Amino acid sequence: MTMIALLLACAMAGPVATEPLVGDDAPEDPEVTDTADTRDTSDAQGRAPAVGELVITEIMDNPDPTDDDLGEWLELTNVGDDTLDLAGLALEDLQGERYVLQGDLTLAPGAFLVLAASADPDVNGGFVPDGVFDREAFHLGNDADAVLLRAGDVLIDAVVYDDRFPNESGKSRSLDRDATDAEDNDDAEAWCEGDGAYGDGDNQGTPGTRNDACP
Ligand SMILES: [Ca+2]
Ligand SMILES: [Ca+2]
Ligand SMILES: [Ca+2]
Ligand SMILES: [Ca+2]
Repeated sequence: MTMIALLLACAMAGPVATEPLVGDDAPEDPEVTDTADTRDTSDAQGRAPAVGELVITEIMDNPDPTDDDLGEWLELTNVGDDTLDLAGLALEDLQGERYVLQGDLTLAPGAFLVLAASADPDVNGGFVPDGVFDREAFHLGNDADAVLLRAGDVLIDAVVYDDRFPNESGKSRSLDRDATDAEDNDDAEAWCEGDGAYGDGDNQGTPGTRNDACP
């Protein structure tokens, strides 16, 4: 009788003693992790670009033999210190063309962004751009045209090109690597022909990588 009474007492005491301790230690952790996650997400989204923080560094207005309506592209460089959010950025020219970038596009400091008439490497000259523009709304004239980057009412950068700029079919207009600046790129003499095949090898330029020094 005495042994049975002891065993019963032990079996009942075990669970009653341990459960409350586990419950008391738990509550504080979830609040700490929630706060950290929220901060990380907002940093990754970036902010809107300010004047001169995005620079137009390369323009393929006249691909050849790739069709213009499939093979045109342009390259932007983030020359600022912060990740930039390009949602809502508009591409414009001086003849009323305007295309607003679609979807989520962010650009880290020092990184390049290529926007192309087609995202399909089978038809655009064999490369994968970061985004596209609708050529019905915006296209790159082969002799003279302009590229304006506008965030709301703010003009971030512009390049107005004509026959003073390098202009050979099948080669990009490439800004000298030491002139990557929103004012320096206004000068035709800061540009040269893209040199070096990309994609399927039919056209020359450096979409998405740093430009060469001009001769
Ligand atoms: Ca063109
Ligand atoms: Ca145009
Ligand atoms: Ca400029
Ligand atoms: Ca380039």
